[in-house]
Amino acid sequence: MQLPVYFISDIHLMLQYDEREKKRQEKLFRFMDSVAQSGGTLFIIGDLFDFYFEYKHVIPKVYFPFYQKLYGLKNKGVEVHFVAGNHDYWTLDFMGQTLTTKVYFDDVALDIHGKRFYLTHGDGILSWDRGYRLLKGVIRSRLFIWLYRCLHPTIGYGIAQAISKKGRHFEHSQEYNEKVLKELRIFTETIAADGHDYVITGHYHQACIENVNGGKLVVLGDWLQYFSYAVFEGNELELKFWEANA
Ligand SMILES: [Mn+2]
Repeated sequence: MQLPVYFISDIHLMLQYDEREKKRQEKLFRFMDSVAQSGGTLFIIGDLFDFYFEYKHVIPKVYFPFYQKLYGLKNKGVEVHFVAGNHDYWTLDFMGQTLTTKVYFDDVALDIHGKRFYLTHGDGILSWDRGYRLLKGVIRSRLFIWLYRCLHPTIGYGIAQAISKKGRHFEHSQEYNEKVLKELRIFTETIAADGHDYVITGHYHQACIENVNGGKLVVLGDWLQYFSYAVFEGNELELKFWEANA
C-alpha cells in the first residue's frame, strides 16, 4: 500500500446540490487532488454520502461531480478504500468496482507498514446503542435490502430524504461528546489488547486523537464542520485539518 495513507469520513454528500454544497465539494476535491499528488492511498471510513442506495441498474445522479472526481483519482492509480457507513451501506459494483478499489461492509483490520490498524465507521459501538444495533441488523439484512430494492428509486430516495431531514443534528453538547469519548477509549483499549496499534473511527462528528492504554484512538471528525483527516506517513498517525488557515 502506497504511503502516505489518508483517512476521512462523514462527508455526507447531500442529495440537495446547491451553491453551498458545490463549494464544500470543491474543498473536498482540492483535498483529493493533494492525495493524488502525494502518490498515497485514500481510505473513506463511511458516511461519504448522506444517502446512497445502489440499484442493479440505477445510481443517484446528484453525486455526479463526485463520481467524476473519484473516478479520476482511481484512474491516476490512487487506491481508494471505502468502509461503508450507516448512511451508505447499500452499495453494489458501481461503488465497489467502478469507483473504488474495494468496499468493506464491516470493520477492517490491516497492516500498513508495520503498524496494525483497526478501521470502523463506529456506529453501534456505544453501550446504550442497543436499539440501534437491532435496527442495524435489520436494515443490513438481505431481505430488507431486497425489499427496498423493489421500491421505485423515487420512493426509495423520498423515504431516505424524509428520514435524513428529521434526524439532522451533527453538533452535540460537550457533555455528550465526552460521554461518547469515554466509551470509545474503552473500545480502543479492548482492540489494542488484541494487538492493534491504532483505532480509527468516524460517525461521531468530533475530531480527536489521543493515546489510550496500549494504543491510539482517532475520531475522524467530519467534512461538515471540521474538514478533518488523519494521515499516516509511515511512522506516526496524525490528525489534521484541511485548509484550516484559508
Ligand atoms: Mn455514521
